[in-house]
Amino acid sequence: MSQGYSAKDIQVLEGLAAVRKRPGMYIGTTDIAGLHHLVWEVVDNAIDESLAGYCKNIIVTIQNDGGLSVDDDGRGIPVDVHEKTGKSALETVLTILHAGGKFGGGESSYKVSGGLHGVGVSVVNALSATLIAEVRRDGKLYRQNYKNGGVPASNVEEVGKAQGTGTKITFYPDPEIFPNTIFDLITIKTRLRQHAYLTKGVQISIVDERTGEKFRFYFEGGIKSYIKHLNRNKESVGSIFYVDKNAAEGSIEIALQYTESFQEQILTFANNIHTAEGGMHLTGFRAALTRTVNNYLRKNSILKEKDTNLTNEDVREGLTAIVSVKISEAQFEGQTKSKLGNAEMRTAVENICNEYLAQFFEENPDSARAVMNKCLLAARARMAAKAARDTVVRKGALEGMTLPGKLADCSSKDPKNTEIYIVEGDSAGGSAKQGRNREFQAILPLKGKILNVEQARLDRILSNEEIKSLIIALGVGIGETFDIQRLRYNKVIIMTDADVDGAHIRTLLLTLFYRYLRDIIQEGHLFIAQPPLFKCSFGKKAEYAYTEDQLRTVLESFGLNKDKVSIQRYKGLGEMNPDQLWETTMDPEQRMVLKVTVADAEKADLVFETLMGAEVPPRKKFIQTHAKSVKNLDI
Ligand code: 0RA
Repeated sequence: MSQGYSAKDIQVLEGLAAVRKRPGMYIGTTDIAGLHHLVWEVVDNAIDESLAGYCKNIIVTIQNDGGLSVDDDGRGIPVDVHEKTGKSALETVLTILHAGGKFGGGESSYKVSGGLHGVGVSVVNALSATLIAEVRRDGKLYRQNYKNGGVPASNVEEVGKAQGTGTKITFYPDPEIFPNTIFDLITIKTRLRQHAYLTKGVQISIVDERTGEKFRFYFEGGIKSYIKHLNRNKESVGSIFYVDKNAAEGSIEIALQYTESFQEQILTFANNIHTAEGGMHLTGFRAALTRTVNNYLRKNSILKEKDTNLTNEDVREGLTAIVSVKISEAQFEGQTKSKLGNAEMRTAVENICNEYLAQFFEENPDSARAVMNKCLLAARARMAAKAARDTVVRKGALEGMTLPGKLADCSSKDPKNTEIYIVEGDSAGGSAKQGRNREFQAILPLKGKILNVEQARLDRILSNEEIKSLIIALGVGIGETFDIQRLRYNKVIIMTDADVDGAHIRTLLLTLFYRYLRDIIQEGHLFIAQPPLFKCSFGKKAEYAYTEDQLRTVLESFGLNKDKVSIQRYKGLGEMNPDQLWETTMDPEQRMVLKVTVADAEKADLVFETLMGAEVPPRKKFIQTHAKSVKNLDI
């Protein structure tokens, strides 16, 4: 240090020592996540320089020797010594907590700070065994080294010539603080790719010297490219809307495109930080989207005066959108500090989106038409679902209706000890009817094929005759007239085949119960039957196995090799004769049934959404991978 040891220097060291004493306060943890926080902190500084419009290239190098460097071609952190502090801006930034870009005062093009924690690069210095800062400015290369957690090992020295301008920070995390100092390429790649999308025009390169791998991220279209990436496996509806504006409140960038899927994916960011909890920018965006779609529909007389407006939900189906704002004083709120609190961003985003999205629809009538049709379809589905619910719910619609003809009811009328089996398919239904104990067991066969409509929506399911039969048989009604007291059976048991269709129908039924008859689950009345997968016979001995593991155990217990034993694999319930079905699956003394919990059904409900998605390949894959796990209800 040039001016000797001053009180200020002691203060500085105390600041950095505090970071070393409680690293968690500054970077959250000292595990692998904390280690990468150091990287983000340094990268964020370079990104800030990009956001300010001065930096086009950032090169991140994971070095062979345990260090990591971030090299940018920004203006270069100033190195001249400040008269009052006796220190260069460089040393200030690297040794004073929260100094960041706030030094220099006055006109500051260094407004937007990307760092979520905003703790500054001095924290990285404090937690590094060694840090080397290099600056290229005025044709010269300057360097300053630090050791042992931010102690300057030299003054800022001019060490050579340089072309262009820029800053390179190389740091070696202190192994005394970080139990693991190994950087993870995937983590770094993922984060930097996102930065590249969010910072239009910046090129971020990654070099992993440990393996020789190199990557380069550059997205000319910014978040427009991000939308393209997110929708790469989806069928798009209309082209991409994109706007990038500087408002008084900050810069606002929005991109969106609809897809044929039913899912909505909206990602929001503030200063390149993912605002997972949403916030003001998201609220403004949603309001504008709904309003703009409705305006368009009315202006073009697609919605008539008597029609009601589309809802937020209607305009969300199949939407992929990114809202990215950059502001000088971001306020992060919420549980995980990932909710943007700046109230002015609501109207700012709303206004920009209103204006430019309306313009987009005017200028791209084909896209507008496709989007409008998509939203109208969603609205129609919503109204149909409601109408279907209302029909079923309408007072008397179910009441007084005679029990469905296909229900083989039990003779006992005491709901405390009766059971109803909901069985897939007429043939299994036949076996179950013959095999049951008719005193207390009722059987309701449901036609699998009818239920197994591809992409069945719940509105259609509710108006389905089979489902209506089920609801009438249960006796509880649905919707407003639902009354658990009127449940006609103590146990409601779903019995489906152990195959893909069976899994699908079970999911659908669980979803129905979860959404409309939840009390039946909550009060512990819903069960899933467990038919065996195998029957093993040897002479007069016969045993059933419910899993592959059990099959092995059974075979071992016979003490024989396989070819003397006959193994019958049940593919469907219909393959069992009535006696077998009774013995294995229905006899309360011997059977196994799984009680469904609300959590199980909730899972099924989520699965149901996946199953109903427009994308066929993922659906197929999902069913294939999950169909096997009948035993543990892990659908
Ligand atoms: C403020 C002022 C100036 C440069 C920077 C910040 C700056 C900071 C970092 C951190 C990493 N890379 C950076 N690049 C630049 C200089 C302003 C001027 O030259 O007039």
